[in-house]
Amino acid sequence: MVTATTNSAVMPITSRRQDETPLRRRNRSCRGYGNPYGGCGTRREHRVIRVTPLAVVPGLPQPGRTLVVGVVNVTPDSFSDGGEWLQRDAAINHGLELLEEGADIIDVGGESTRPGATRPEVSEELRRVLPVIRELAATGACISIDTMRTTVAEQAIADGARMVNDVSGGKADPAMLQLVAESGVPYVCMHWRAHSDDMQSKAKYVDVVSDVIAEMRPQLDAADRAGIASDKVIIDPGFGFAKTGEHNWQLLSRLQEFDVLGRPLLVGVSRKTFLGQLLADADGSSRPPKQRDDATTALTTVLALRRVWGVRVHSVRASRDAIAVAERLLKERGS
Ligand code: PMM
Repeated sequence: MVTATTNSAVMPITSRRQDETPLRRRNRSCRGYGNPYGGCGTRREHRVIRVTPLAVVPGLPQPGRTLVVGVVNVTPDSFSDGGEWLQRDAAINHGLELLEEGADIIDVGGESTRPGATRPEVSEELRRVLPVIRELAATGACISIDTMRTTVAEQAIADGARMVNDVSGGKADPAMLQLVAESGVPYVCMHWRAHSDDMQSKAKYVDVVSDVIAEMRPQLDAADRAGIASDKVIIDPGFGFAKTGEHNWQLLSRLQEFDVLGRPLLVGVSRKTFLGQLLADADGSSRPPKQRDDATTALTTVLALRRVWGVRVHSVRASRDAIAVAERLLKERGS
């Protein structure tokens, strides 16, 4: 949505074209795509406020702001909270806490994707996630299953999951896209190159933003061919997955280029290594994961001002507060 007020009384006569309608003139001069602040042209000429509309994904909450996806890792080895929520009751209680803090969706995962991680057996992944999904879904909450495996996704959906978050974007398990199409649930399609034991050796790009976008196109085409409704596919650039810190910052600074794919955007930067590197001590030691929440929240504010569809975070309350601040500011600016 572009809301523009053009004040021809103050617009310099030299900037007008005789043959233009006001609408054509506005379209010619306002190419502010992806600029959350909207300013394109000088204040003297006209005032433009651009607020990106939030995408609506059928079947998922629609709070009218950036959604918050709270992370519940039922794993012994996730990079920031491995082992903390491995026991069934601890994981369920953590999910309930995140809901209390205002999570719109709870993303339950049973496989760590930290660089170098080895994969659990399917039976172990199922054992970790299913009881947690059942219990949380029974409260009426919207639950997502974070898995690359069709078998796990299928049983999670049967037990109440309403979204599949596949960090491989359909590349790890050839049957995944078909299952998602048949079950009709929304699907997070992330940019991915390889499993965690090998992914960082593949962090090589000519231009990370255009390369990631180009590699996501065939993933999205495959989702289309499998029959997943296009409005149910959410994209995620995959921060930290076959990406260095430098790649992550480039992606963040040029996120608007993903608009070309025409899908809602989910961003998962919470507590990730590049934030630890940014906040490293004077001796160069990385800030520990749990002390990266303030930086995560700062990024949530930036992302909410851009009105990305969702953020995937560990600290839900802080991100909800950041989004409230961003929304209030956007309202003040005239949305
Ligand atoms: N990151 C992790 C796990 N799952 N899913 C999506 N869609 N995007 C991500 O960036 C992502 C993910 C790894 O982080 P964690 O260990 O904190 O869950």
